[in-house]
Amino acid sequence: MSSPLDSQAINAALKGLEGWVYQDSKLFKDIEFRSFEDAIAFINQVGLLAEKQNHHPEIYNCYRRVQLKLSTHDAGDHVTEKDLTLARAIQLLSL
Ligand code: H2B
Repeated sequence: MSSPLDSQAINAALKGLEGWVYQDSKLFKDIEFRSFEDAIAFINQVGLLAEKQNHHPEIYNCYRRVQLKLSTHDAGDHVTEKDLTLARAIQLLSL
């Protein structure tokens, strides 16, 4: 069971995570790729990371756009260290 982080801790952590924002109790990132193919390749890489961490983002795709939302279900759908860990791993993917 993970504990929800407060908004101060989340916003401090987000300083090291480019493009991620704290919105509606979740971590959110909106990315526009050069092509649909790049967007799908990114989604596939995120999927592999998510499986490794047993922590899965909400993923929305429309053509070249991908939006990710991260929260932890057993923490009442709030943000925990698990979400920050996955966001940091996603950040390290070559985009
Ligand atoms: N993904 C996310 N984003 N949050 C969770 O709390 C979560 C998950 N929990 N993936 C995992 C799977 C849980 O449902 C399983 C049973 O470990």
